[in-house]
Amino acid sequence: MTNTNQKRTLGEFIFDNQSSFPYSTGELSKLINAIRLAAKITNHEVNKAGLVDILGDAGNTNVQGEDQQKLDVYANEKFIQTLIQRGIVCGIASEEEEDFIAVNSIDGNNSNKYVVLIDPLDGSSNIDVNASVGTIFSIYRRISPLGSPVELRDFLQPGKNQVAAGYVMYGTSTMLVFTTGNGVNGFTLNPALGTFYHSHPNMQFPETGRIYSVNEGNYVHFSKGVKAYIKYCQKEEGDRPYTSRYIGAMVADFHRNLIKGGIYMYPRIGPKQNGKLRLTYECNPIAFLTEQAKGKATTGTKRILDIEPTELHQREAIFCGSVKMVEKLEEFILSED
Ligand code: P6P
Repeated sequence: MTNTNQKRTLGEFIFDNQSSFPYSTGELSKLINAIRLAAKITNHEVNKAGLVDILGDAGNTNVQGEDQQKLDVYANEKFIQTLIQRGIVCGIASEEEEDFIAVNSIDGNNSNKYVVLIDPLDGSSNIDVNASVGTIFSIYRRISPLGSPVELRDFLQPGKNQVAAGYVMYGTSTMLVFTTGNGVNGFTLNPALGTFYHSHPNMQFPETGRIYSVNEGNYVHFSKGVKAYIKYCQKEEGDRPYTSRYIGAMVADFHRNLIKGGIYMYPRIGPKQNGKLRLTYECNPIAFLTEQAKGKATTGTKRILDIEPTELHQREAIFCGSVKMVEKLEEFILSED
């Protein structure tokens, strides 16, 4: 059993590193602390979801036309409430909300500087089967003038403008993994103490790996290049065949690949010509984490973080993970006729 008092708490890490945080005014630190609190509250509910009436459908659909799970709604409410209460953000966008939520500052002068975009519960179809789910968050500094209400353009910045991003994974243990642009660090919750400990310092993708993560049920819809790459992964040659692992929650697949090496893929497929995942609150934060962990994140032909979003819920294909694996995938896509 690791002696937790040998590891810094999340609070100590933030205190020790906040001078390196973008703008280092302390507000970003407060924002990450707000996410920490919301993660603990949500984790408490996720861990007992089977015991209380919070499993199953909420009986309505979200803006994506997807059945909302009760825990989707719960997590969405808790993250939004916690972020608003901290009085640091001027706006919040969520997968569960059609439009962004404008948040005025306590002084009433629209003086808050940050916007947050969240996928409050990624992989919620896993809830009822007790498989991992997660929360994904993305933080930008507003570009609209202080003193004025937040604008849609504040949320439609390219991913390379992010000042912080991360995820909470509610798995066999609950982890908070985030970056502020100086590498990626992971913190594990000690539920007995309600404290996150710095369990995974300086997380980095192995340059290559032997795990590929994709829903092979969509194989018939993949492009020739993606099909060719999957066959390459499966071919008995050199260090291949690779292992196929797909949990149905990007956060969980991403986290495993970050530790062991691997590639996560959600290509454009048939009816989902732009892919399934949402650019602003799924692909961009994951891509920022990927690059900060020395990995690569692409649409197959373009760096995710360079994309100029045009819609809040727009979808995008994503391939992310170990550099050598993503580069090999890109070779197959570029060579497809
Ligand atoms: P499919 C969850 O809905 C999600 O957005 C990702 O977390 C996950 O990797 C993917 O979609 C699963 O989608 O179509 O394979 O079930």
